Amino acid sequence: MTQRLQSLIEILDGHRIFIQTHNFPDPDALSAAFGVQQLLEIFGIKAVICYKGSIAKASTQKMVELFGIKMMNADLIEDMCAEDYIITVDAQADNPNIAKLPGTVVACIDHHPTSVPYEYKYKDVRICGSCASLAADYYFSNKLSIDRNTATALMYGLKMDTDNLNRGMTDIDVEMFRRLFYYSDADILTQLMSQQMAFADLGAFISTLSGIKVFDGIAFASISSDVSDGLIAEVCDFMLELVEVEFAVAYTVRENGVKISVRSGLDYLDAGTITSNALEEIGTGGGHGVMAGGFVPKSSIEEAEFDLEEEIQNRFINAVYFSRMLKTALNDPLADLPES
Ligand SMILES: [Mn+2]
Repeated sequence: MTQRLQSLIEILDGHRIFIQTHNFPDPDALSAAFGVQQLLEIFGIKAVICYKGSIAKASTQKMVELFGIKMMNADLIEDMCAEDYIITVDAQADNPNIAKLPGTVVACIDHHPTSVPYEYKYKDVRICGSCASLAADYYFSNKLSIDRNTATALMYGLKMDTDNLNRGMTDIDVEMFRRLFYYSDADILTQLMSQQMAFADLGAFISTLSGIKVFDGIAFASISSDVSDGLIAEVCDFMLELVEVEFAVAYTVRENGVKISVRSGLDYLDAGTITSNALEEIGTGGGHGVMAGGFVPKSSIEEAEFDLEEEIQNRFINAVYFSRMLKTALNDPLADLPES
């Protein structure tokens, strides 16, 4: 057994275990959580998968049914206490996208860059295309057998988070894809991958698309709050497909603040850096080079006197311009460097 897995199991010993995903979990979060749950089961450790928010997207709900993923809305777990241990999966403690629960976060398995430091007893953060790849790696590098159902779920998470191997792929994703390929059910994957949107979402999707604005390669979409969460990412991906667009921002105003989804189509426009720069002082944001997310809490909006949408757009336009200028300056060392 690898040192990594051994230390995780030792830490968890004797505690009630919860595997917590980020709020409104997506296929990668759910598949990775499921993979870790099944992995721990091999060692006789029972863990409950929990999350906050809802499983908003019809396709994600379908995935849960097809793979038989058992999990609980954290609001329904009334007896969780500080002695209970939490493993965060596809998310990191104290980040705005993950709820604070009564249990103690002791472990983290995630593929995002760390934006909020936290002292874990066990930390496995490797930057790659999907958290499912990390979960899969625990099976293969420990020579543990993986059943068809778990392998297919992990493959689905890997394919979804990497946009079918097109986004943020790294060595470990390629390797895990190759290995999972032999164990996963191609028919189920084809079915899941081809059914991404519910008919009921179509009206909202169309009205969102007709409101898209593009300023100098940067696309913005405002999404109404009654739209399911999965649609935000869908709209973001769609905007990036426009030939005029190299950077896409979709945002939705929710009860507790503004949720922002970001995609970049160019290497030098780092979505994570740009999002964190754009939201400086009004919110939090970060992520990968190609994909990032942000949040502006209600408190910072209420006090502000600016027009919210205009402010978000201006901030992203400025942050993208800064990255472009930096690129120009690096290509031409004699040009003046922009001031940050
Ligand atoms: Mn992920």
